[in-house]
Amino acid sequence: MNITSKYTAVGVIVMWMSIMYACTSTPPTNLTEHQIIPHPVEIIATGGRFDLNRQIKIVATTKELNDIAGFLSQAIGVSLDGTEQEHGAVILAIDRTTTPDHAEAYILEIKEEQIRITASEPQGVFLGVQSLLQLIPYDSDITSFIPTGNIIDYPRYSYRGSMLDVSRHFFAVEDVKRYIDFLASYKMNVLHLHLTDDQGWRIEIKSRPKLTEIGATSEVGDGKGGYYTQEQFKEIVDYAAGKYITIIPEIDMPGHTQAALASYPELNCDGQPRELYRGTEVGFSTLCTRSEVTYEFVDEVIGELAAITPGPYIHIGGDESHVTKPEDYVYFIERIQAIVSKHGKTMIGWDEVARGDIASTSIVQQWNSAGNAQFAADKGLKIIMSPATRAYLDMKYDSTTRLGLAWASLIEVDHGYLWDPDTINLLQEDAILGIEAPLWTETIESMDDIEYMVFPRIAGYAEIGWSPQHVRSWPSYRQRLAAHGRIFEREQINFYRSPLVDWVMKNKPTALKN
Ligand code: TNX
Repeated sequence: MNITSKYTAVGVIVMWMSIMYACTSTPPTNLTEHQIIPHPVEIIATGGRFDLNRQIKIVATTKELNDIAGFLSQAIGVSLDGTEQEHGAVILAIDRTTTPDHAEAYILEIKEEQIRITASEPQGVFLGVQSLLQLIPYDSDITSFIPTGNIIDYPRYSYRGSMLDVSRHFFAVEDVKRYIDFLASYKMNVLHLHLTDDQGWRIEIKSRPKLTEIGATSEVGDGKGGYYTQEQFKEIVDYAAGKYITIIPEIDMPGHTQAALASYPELNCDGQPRELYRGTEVGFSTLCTRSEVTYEFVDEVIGELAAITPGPYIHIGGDESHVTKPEDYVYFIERIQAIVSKHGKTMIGWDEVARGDIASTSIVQQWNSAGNAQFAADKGLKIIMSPATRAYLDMKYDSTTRLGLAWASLIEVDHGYLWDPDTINLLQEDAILGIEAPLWTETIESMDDIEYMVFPRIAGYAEIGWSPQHVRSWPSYRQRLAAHGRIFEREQINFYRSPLVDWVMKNKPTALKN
């Protein structure tokens, strides 16, 4: 080798080493490689970085954003007394001229010096804050910046929710609040509470004290049950409102009513009280549908419930009334609809209610029968999609899952994610109001159990409800979800470590509390 080629070789090595050094010391700054769930509508990366290793201050530009600023400052532990001119400011602003015309839309602009979240309503700013929180790295030893760029975002469906069954097993107010936090962090906006069923009545009705004196004392197994006082229910409603979540209370009728039938004998056609029920069978109970006593009862219950429910909806159940004659069932649903509407609310029912002659303003929740949903949609009713084969959070992940049921399907993370509410039943696009993932709790007894069934699938349902179909894909979702392992770990969420996902965690997956 002559002297020139030796120097050339050294030069090549030096060059190669400096490229390697540049690659390892300069982490990527591409906002499109984010981990946001649900995936935003549009992302434009600008290639720079907002450094987190400096004094960051949050600025609410109008009073109506003070609470959201407070929430963000608490979440990331920074102060609130910044000005719009300052470097390192995170600015929250309302601007009704530049943002998409939608209460839930927001624009998140990340520049080298500042971050700005703009929306036409505070709700949009709150949702933008959720995206920002997911962009902040939790392992500051790995990265300490956010890539710069712009996110323009708004939801596909207006209704994005989950249901919690507090009847089969009762859950305390604090558990419900934690559940609300989960939903808010994934931009969901509805919590449907299944308040009554055969196994227990869970809401105080002042004109009918026996519902809670008797009907609230049982649950599946040998637990002691429980109920929410009206004050506690209002506390849940207010807490949810602070996170832009609407509570939808459900009183399931005319079936699934054993707890009420045990409390008030006159609700039975034979006038005899029923025994409290602690099993898991369905479809054996019914209110007496041809008795006026029943309608006086329902009127009082719905009246009291409507008075403490600021949201527009009351859910009346209507599922699996196997011992109610079909003609009695239809008669009952039509009468109940009139009562709900008299109290100023819109009725939602499980898909069986479509068999009645119900108003086009009522809403049908499809869980089982696509035919019922199609029938309702043809009459112009809106549909909430909760197909049990895809969206039931109480279905087991695989045959080894200890908790849950398997009657509809096994629902691994990909099976729960890979469907489109618009096309799964061939319903026309504008028929679908949104999506809801219900958690029935026959086998679920604790917050740990809840978390295990809900996480990670809830993130997928949130994405199905929010993100346009064309930005969704399993490879992208799988990769973003992996990074949420670290969030679940930090929040001490007992999640299912699906083998389909390469979880990013500080501590390697430990024993599962399955
Ligand atoms: C069916 S879904 C039910 C519930 C059960 C659930 C268990 C629906 C409207 N009715 O009563 O808890 O299956 O997966």
